[in-house]
Amino acid sequence: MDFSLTEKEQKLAERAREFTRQYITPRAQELEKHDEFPKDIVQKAYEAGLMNLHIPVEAGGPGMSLLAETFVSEATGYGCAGMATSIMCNNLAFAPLVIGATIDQLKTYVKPLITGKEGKLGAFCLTERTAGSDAASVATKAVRDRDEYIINGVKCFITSAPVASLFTVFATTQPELKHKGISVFMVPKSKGVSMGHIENKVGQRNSVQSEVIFQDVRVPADCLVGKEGDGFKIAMKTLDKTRAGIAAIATGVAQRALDEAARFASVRHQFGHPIGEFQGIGFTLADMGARVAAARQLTRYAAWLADQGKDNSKDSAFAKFFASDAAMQNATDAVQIMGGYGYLNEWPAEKLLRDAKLLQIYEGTNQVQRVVASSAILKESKSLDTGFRVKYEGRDAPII
Ligand code: COS
Repeated sequence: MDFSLTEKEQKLAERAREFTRQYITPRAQELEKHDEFPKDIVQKAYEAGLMNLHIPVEAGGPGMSLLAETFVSEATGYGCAGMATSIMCNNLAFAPLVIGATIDQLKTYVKPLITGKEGKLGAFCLTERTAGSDAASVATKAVRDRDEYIINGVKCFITSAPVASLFTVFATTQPELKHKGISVFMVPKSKGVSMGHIENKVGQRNSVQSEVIFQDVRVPADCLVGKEGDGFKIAMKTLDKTRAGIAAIATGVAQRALDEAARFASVRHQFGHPIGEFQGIGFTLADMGARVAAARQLTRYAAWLADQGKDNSKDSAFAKFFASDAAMQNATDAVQIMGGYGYLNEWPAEKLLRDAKLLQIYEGTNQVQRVVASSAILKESKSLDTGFRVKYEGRDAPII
């Protein structure tokens, strides 16, 4: 196991940290009050080469590792989870295409975006009002009509949709086959995609989510990614990768909560001492630090596994739920350590609390992550022999 980065990737990680210090942290609180998509910051991130890292070199991208991507997401997440989500939206939107599309398809549909020729952003359209955790129940339909598909349906909670120009759409081509009937399409906005309700959220207000409406949207048949029916597995493989990215944003939030709390605890005096010297506060900081360290290692391991071409399903689920739970707990602890100041919106802790909550929900609730992880654990246990035996009805038997 080697989590070291190449020289190019190290420079990228340093650039992401510097970008966060220069552009994200100073403006995060002020921008979220206006509740607008941080267009100029995403544009700068694009120019700084922090986006589209996973697009292969043959399709005009930098072809960076998922491990490198997690360094960028942790750095930007430290500054603002909402902006990190906005900057990383293409990772989710284009991952199904990197997994299932041909290089020619990537060149036709994705390259113009990542080289800045046509729009810049994509949106991943899986969730519907009645298909959230149960992703296999999507009702959006795609019907073949000679050399085209006609798409009808409504997606919701779609990150960056109002500013996107390419939509990665999961739709059923054979509803009777349930998950085996789901297919995935690349749908340019210009084909008639329209926006519905824009969500008004508690946190991560520097990212935007909306409904996306497909009403008799016609796309050429070559917009199908892979084969008809490949969609569900492509979605699952996508999420195995991108959940490491969410874990990285969460690690950044958890670290920021620790840093703000520690800084406060070392300067805030009560009873004649910095409050960090009281064990109740000091031990809380220690627990917060351990959570950050563990979240970071789980995240990097999940990304590293994917980079090695190994199954990382269980480990990316571990990373996602552990890191986002750590972010939520650390943000809660930071608010508590900062007392009344923690609850003021001019101070940094309350935003961390609001932003962290979404990390436990999006890209698969933490309950879904535990479903994925526990299924893998039970599957692995079938070929497990711990060596323990009991006498059972007169014979040696594994415990029942
Ligand atoms: N990689 C490849 N294939 C996978 C897979 C993975 N990680 N996980 C499941 N599959 C395959 C299974 O092997 C199975 O294949 P077969 O039909 O050939 O047997 C198929 O997919 C169906 O798997 P399963 O029965 O486990 O699917 P479920 O419908 O029970 O759903 C969960 C499983 C809950 C894990 C899935 O629906 C999920 O991740 N839901 C959350 C969706 C989500 O994250 N939404 C957020 C929106 S994105 S912002």
